[in-house]
Amino acid sequence: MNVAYLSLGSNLGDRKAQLQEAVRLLQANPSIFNMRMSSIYETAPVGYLDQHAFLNLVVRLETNLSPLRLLDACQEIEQALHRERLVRWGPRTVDLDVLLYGREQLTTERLTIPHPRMYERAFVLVPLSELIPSLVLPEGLETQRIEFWKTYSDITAFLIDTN
Ligand code: GSY
Repeated sequence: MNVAYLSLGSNLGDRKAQLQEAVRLLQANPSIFNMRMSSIYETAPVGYLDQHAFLNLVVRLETNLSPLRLLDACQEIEQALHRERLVRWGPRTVDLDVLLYGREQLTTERLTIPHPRMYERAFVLVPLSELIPSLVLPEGLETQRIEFWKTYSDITAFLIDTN
């Protein structure tokens, strides 16, 4: 079994409901087990700045899917949630990125692991550090606006207890 981390974000429509549905669909995948999630954070947009704030979280999961099949599963969820991306780096109903997959280092046309931009993004690293407490955050992240949106206790309802 492999441990993988995904980053989820939404900044269009009912952001929380979309994240909740994405988490539900991940959990419904018969090849994904023992999922845990970070708190949700409200984060200022990075990249294309003229768009609404995001809600972001990170999940840790165990899976027997290969990295590319895990990417397929993420993209199917994006499609199911009618992801529209009219502008590159622009608003989206839901976005799922594979951050880490065990200790794997992979570069293909579709997928690079570790995610090539994760180390410069507070909206990835801060939630990730909840799930990997030994993670040392680089300096300078405090300049990116990121704050708790809801406490963990409010969102545990996201996770159906499958264990
Ligand atoms: O790569 C993920 C999509 N995305 C985000 C995001 O999820 N959160 C924030 N705060 N900014 C972002 N810019 C992009 S692109």
